[in-house]
Amino acid sequence: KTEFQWDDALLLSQQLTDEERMVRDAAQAYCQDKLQPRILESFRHEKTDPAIFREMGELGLLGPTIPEQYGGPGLNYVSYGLIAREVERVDSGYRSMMSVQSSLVIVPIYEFGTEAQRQKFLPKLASGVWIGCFGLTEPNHGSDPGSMISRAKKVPGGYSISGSKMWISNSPIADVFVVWAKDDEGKIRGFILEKGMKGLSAPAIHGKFGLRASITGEIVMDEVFCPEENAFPEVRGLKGPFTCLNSARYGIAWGALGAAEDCFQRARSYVMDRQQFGRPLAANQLIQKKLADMLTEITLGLQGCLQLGRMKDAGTDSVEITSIMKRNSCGKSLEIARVARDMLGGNGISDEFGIVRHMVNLEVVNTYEGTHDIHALILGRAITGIQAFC
Ligand code: TGC
Ligand code: FAD
Repeated sequence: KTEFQWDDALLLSQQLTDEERMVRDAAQAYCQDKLQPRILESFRHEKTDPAIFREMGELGLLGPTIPEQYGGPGLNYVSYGLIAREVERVDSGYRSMMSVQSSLVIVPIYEFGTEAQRQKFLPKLASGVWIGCFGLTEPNHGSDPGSMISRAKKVPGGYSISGSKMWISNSPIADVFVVWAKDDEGKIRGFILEKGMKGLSAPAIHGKFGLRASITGEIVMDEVFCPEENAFPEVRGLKGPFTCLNSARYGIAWGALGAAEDCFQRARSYVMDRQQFGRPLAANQLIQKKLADMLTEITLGLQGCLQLGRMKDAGTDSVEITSIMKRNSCGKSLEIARVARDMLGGNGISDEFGIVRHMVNLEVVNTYEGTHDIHALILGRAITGIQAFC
């Protein structure tokens, strides 16, 4: 009979292929050796290190599902999820940097780009030489991006794009901007803007309480000329940006649980060591129940993510199952972080103990890529056939 493993209760590791385990181990080694030592200072001082993109690119962690001919390693979706879990085990901001590049910039260029766009942009993005960002949200249109006001007016040889995007990960350091705007017919289209284009700027947003290691900014477009060759030729409507979101939301589902695992393991070590009333905190029933609840949610959540990954690899996934997993992982991980923070008492408030950082990060992760409640409404529509959010 197999002995119970408190850190892998459903034996997820055994359900992976040799290649998937290799990817996970390589990602884990990089994250623990190179990212973990940097995070405290980066978070404390709101510093984003652009060198991380190149380091990740060299290891094949960017655009992991993209074929080798475009500079990706051609891995499956399960591997992508395992990478996200390892990166976010260190910090959600690092996973954000990675998943915007992989899912929101590389994926649309691969899915919707011309061959010339693929050749020009993908190898440099997959290697981390160029940094990308994705502009969908606007100051007055977040959960409802279909109402965006950014416009792409047809002009000779291309488009004149005006508008502003808000809360855009990576934008102040980006070389490549995938932005979404409405054309003269009012249809949403995607465009690849490049750093240095006249009228394009990306001021940073400061003062975030979460995701401080990942720089966020605006994208301001004042009659930016985008040549025809930089427009996605075919895709129209919200299907374009949402196709990218399907991939990013999947990565977040794995990633948030990586952060939750880190909180759980830190809280477990702490209560085993910390003595109150003459015995370890871990000897108390209330503490053990908290650990049992955390382990249960992490175990079930990871198993769900693995199944979604297998469905994506088989082409049988749906928008709704992605909403279930993104929503469940974020909501449960946030709750785990809050409880773990409490278990460390006063020390839980210090950034030196790591958990409160995960907690404020997960507040953001629970909000972006569709808030917890927006995913409930996507599911509510699928369950009842009645749309509640228009
Ligand atoms: P709706 O009527 O539902 O759909 C309009 C059209 O879009 C299609 N569609 C999808 N296609 C592919 N995948 C999906 N997930 C899709 N969801 C919808 C749909 O089939 C339809 O196509 P067609 O051909 O019939 O026109 O549109 P709606 O306006 O009613 O949508 C409402 C809602 C709430 C579902 C949607 O707007 C939504 O999900 N809102 C949340 C916004 C969001 O997630 N924003 C994310 C911004 S990016 C970001 O946060 C990055 S953070 C990154 C980081 O740092 O890690
Ligand atoms: P709102 O849409 O105004 O929502 C506010 C509240 O109202 C939420 O609780 C929401 O659930 C609720 N609500 C909204 N509509 C309804 C309804 N119909 N029924 C019930 N409740 C409702 N966007 C990008 O495009 N690219 C990025 O790279 C990016 N990175 C981000 C990085 C950070 C750090 C942050 C904070 C955000 C980022 N975003 C990005 C934006 C993010 O996707 C949006 O913040 C998110 O979609 C929510 O939009 P909003 O902030 O406008 O909130």
